[in-house]
Amino acid sequence: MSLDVNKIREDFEILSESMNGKPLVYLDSAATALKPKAVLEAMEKYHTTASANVHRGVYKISNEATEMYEGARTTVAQFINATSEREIVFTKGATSALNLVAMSYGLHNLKPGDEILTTELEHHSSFLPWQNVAKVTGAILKFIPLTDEGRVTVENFESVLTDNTKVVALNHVSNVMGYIAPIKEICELAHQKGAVVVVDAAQSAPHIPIDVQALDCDFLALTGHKIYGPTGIGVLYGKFDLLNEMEPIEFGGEMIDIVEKEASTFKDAPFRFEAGTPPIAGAIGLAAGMEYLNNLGWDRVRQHELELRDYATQQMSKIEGLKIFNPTTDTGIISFNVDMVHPHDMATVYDVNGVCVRAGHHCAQPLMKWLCQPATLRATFSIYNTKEDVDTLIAATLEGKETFGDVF
Ligand code: C6P
Repeated sequence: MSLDVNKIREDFEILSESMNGKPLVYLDSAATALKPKAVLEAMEKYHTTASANVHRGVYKISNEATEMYEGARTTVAQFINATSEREIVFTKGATSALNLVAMSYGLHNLKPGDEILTTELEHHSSFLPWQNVAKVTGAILKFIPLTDEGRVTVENFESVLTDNTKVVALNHVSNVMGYIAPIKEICELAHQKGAVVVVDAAQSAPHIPIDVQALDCDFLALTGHKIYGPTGIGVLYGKFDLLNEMEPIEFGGEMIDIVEKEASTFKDAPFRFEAGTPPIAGAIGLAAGMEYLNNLGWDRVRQHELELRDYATQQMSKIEGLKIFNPTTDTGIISFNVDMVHPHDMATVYDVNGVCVRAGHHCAQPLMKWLCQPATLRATFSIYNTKEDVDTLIAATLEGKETFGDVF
């Protein structure tokens, strides 16, 4: 059975809005996903029935808030098949999760000559923290060569893996190319050399089921607002023994064991990494987003998004001068440009037609350099999109091409 998209669309109130007088066509879920009613209701429930701080109060609604917050941790652990809730750290987003690993694990464990393997496909949030670790520690940043298509392969990974490799940092799905990296095989090979693997799952978690035990990755980051949850919440998964050995990078309330004037001790993971009042409503909203997605059924979600990908790539290939940079994308992410038209010019035409797509470098400048493009357009297809959305995109593309394409 396929997804009941009409029913899904009713859960996203914003889809009945218009933009510039045109029905809203939202093709920018890779930037942030829209939020279903279930997420808004879960957050409202917390704010209206148990709006207290967690882990602190000894009164009823504080206990209820703690139960909701820790319940959200359980939902996240199940969503990615972690062995326990103790492996789930709530953060502000994927960016802060990835920075946490680099600043805590990276800065304390790497030394001059150690090697960090990464790729030119990375979002800046997966790349810059390790560039900084390399600068501070004297470790060497090396790039896994990409295939002509722009993919990471096991063979290319093996070609740069050495006895000095200590960290491998790469995305599960590229936010520009939409390719799925062979994480499981990479983890297996990296572990043979004693290296840890840090996976940026910001773009995979909303679209393919994640099983951290099957992947056997050491760390994995995701961000709530792309999984139909709110902004300001993310997750760092880490194998417990690794996490629990790591130093906190933020210090403050609730992460401590004993504080004395001379020195202090800290709680076990994950709490040692959650200083201060945590994003309680955010965690509850994220859990609701994950439950919403689970209830749709992963096979159906995947089938729907791939059908839209196929339809969109077919229709786009008919437009002369339109170049798709990732025609074999594994997900609903399509990056493209139209000959002689700057992506920002094209984006203005989409805007007046009610179509939301992203134009720019997508926080992936090394990849733009690899593609020899200053910027691209990117359309992303998700659970609430339809073939009619693709048709509107195509019509607006033709209009943009006509408006800007013949000025040369
Ligand atoms: N990519 C995009 O339009 P935050 O901002 O912390 O929620 O997520 C950062 C991030 C990390 N990794 C990948 C692969 C990502 O795609 C993103 C966010 C958005 O592609 C906004 S730049």
